[in-house]
Amino acid sequence: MCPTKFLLISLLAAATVVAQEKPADASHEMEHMQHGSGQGGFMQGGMHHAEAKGVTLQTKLDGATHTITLREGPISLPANTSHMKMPQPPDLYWTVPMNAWLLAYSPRLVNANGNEVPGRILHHTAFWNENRADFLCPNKEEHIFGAGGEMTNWIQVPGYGYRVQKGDKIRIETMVHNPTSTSYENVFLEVRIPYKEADAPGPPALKSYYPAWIDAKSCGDSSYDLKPGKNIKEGVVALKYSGVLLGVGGHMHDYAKCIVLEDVSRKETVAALDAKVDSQGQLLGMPTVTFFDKGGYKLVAGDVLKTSATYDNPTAKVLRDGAMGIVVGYFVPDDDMQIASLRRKTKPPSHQTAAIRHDR
Ligand SMILES: [Cu+2]
Repeated sequence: MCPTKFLLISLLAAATVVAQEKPADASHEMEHMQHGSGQGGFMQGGMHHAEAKGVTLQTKLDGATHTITLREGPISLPANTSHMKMPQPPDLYWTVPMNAWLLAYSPRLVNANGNEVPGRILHHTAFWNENRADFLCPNKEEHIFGAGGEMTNWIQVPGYGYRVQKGDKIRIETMVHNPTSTSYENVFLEVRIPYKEADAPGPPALKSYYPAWIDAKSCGDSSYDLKPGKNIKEGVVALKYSGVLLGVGGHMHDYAKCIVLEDVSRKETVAALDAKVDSQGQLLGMPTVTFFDKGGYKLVAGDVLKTSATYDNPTAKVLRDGAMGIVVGYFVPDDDMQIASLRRKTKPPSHQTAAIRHDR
């Protein structure tokens, strides 16, 4: 269970964590996963992944139902293969074809016949908008969607959406593994995204929210090692904008216990989320907490937010890059222009430049 009476601890901890907070330096500006240049694999924690061959991205736009379906594959997953040993799909790019709001994300894994295969063979997928900077960690691209083996469904919030502009490049980063004793061939990751066009004249049809990834690793690389036994990881980030959180969920991996988001400045627990795991410690899901029915959870520029992730690793081994602890929410700023204007103007890192130039 997540601690709910933490006030004293957080008061004591606040002094230390705020003191430890320092500006992100280049060596820590590693994103969610480390990328090479798409030349036959990418690096993660110094390990080289072989690249899976023949994996492409297909997109289907259904104007009648206002749904985009992205389909990544085919991927072959031999039984009992860790993510370090498995050949991994390269980063793939979706160029957004219109001005719109993306409303929700429903991921699933299917085989060539369209039958569902177990979600737990997805290690994770992450969608990044390369044309925007993250409002909490501007050293990172805006991370617009993510899911792991628990296959989190990102639900629609009535009246809100994530605004994209025609031509935005969405980088799709997927990692697979197969902890099961069954091999799977020709697997496809499908993500269905309902949308609403934003080209109609007149006032905006929807309000914009921005994804908030509040990470136990602050603004660094999200992955970290799990030592045997109990692990608690804490990170802080200072909010630069006032606004409201519409709701939060969590992203963790196997052996997760719980994740807590606190507003350290106001000495409040925003949310405490208990991980749902099976008897083996495999992550089944993370709960979500919504605030939008009450007008949102108010946050103020300058507030320091702290994420504390707790794991209990029952194996006697160090699990390299085995953990992440991220509270994921939707943030609506009081002044939309402040965050809407966080377009990436600077030259992106070299591996991204290559990809963008190639498309021009
Ligand atoms: Cu993860």
